[in-house]
Amino acid sequence: MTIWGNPPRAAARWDRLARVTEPKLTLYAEPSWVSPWVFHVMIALEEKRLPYTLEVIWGEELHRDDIRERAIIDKVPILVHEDAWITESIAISEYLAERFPVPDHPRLFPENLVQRARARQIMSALRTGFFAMRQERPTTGIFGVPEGKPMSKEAQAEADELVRIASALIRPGATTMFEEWCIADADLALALMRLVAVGDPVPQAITDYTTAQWRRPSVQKFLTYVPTRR
Ligand SMILES: N[C@@H](CCC(=O)N[C@@H](CS)C(=O)NCC(=O)O)C(=O)O
Repeated sequence: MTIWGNPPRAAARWDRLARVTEPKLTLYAEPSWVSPWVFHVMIALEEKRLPYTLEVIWGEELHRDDIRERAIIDKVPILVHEDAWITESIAISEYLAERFPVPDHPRLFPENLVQRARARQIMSALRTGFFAMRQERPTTGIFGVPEGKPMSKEAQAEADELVRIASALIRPGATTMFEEWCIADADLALALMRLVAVGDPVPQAITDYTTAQWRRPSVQKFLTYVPTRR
């Protein structure tokens, strides 16, 4: 019998097929839900609307020999796709973008090559710099109790630089860096939220951009895992 001949059986068959063809993805996260890198990968999976299983791993478990053998670098986030174990957040989002490309899946990186390079430039800068600001404005201030002690000169200079970069990229009233959302928006908004969450002075347009990013369903999904009491 063809699948058109019996609608309920046809639907069941498509359901079965969808289950078989659904990618087998697992995201390993850390248990305190303060990692900007786990945030990045969960946002990527959510924005791609990919189904995935979530596992929490930490301590000795993370450094097990079998994890090292598979992932090479034993840090979270880890994305497991079938037999592939991948760490490093940007490697993961780029893998997801290439493995689950447009038009069948939503876009993570801008189509325009200059914008794509700019997105990578921002993501790289946020991972390789701003150390004093990151230390004095930790993500626990976003996902836990905000502590707004005055920043050191060094951290303040980095915060000013971050706001300068954001102001150069975000037009007043815009809720995304470019015409369309991209994964660098998630990283930039998280970096800015370190300041916004504790009430550091930030231009209104940048605060509005940051809070608009925070309202995205992908970010709200991450927040559902953050403990409400620390
Ligand atoms: N550059 C990495 C950073 C990953 C990272 O530092 N993960 C931390 C948690 S935020 C970790 O796994 N730490 C555990 C350890 O090193 O033992 C990325 O972008 O994913």
